[in-house]
Amino acid sequence: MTKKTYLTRYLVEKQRLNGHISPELRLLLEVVARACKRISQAVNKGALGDVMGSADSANVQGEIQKKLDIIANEVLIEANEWGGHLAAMASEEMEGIHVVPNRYPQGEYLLLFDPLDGSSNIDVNVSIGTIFSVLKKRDGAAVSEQDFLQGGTQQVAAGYCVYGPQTTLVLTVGDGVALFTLDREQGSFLLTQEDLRIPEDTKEFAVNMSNQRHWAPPVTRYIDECLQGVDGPRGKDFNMRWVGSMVADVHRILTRGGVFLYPWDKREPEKPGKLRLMYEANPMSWLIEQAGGVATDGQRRILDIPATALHQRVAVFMGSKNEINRLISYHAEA
Ligand code: AHM
Ligand code: MG
Repeated sequence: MTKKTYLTRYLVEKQRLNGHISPELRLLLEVVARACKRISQAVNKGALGDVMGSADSANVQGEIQKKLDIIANEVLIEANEWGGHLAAMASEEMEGIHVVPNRYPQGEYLLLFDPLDGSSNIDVNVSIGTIFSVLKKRDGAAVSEQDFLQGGTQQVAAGYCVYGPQTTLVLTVGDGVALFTLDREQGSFLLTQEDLRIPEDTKEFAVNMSNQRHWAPPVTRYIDECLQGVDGPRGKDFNMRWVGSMVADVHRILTRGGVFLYPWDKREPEKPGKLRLMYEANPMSWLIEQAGGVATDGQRRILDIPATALHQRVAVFMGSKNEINRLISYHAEA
């Protein structure tokens, strides 16, 4: 009989065999996975639960919150605050940080998340997800927002869960990328793929083409050349896919290659991009790099961008190595 590896065993082995993770980090990741299972259940209920549509509130980015944005945020906080492994949490849905209340022990880790990524897809029954990143608190004084402002290379774990035809958890602790599929009968995540690798070349790109006229010249040039197909400078036909949930678009790229672009847009020149560095771009960039891909804002490796604010935005280009390097060279030539 082939051995089945559930997430718990995978993490215990990571802790025991190569000391790659601490017992507290193992517990933290198990709790995040458990919260994702609960979010998955809420997502699956759809109209049968009170989870569809908008709430009467906006988040710190001024976006109208969906009911599921709020539910997912609460599930992650409630699951994580009492275990003793965390000092504080930060989320797309909260302006400031959530410090673990002092009725619970405080741990040394910091958890950041986008509780429900791709919110616009909830009501139309298209894949959405949760993205998370784990940092370690700096030693010393009481935890503050400043503790969260660490670069992406400081992450100790990162991952996402996609709520799609399957519920899939994708995780890195810095030694490759592992993929787990939720076994609904067992209620556990089963390891279904290890050491994911992104092909270096691709013929597929993901970008919101309706924004094309607002992009900077290097991005316009790259996409124009892809669109010219076999008769153009690239000499091959490209395919386009755009789910509109970063989790789903990046998941496709981790699975079969491709590039994901969310560029700067001249309508909002002061914003570097739409996506958020700390809980969207950084965790996804680490996963992409761990799978052999490249993640950049055009000029800088995303993981090297200094963190200056919790809800900092960034332009994002990530995926197959040779394509993203081409895009970097177009930025350098511009
Ligand atoms: P969200 O975190 O509020 O859901 O917003 C982020 C999402 C990404 O998942 C996705 O790539 C992008 O916004 C979609 O943007 P667009 O509306 O341009 O398709
Ligand atoms: Mg998001």
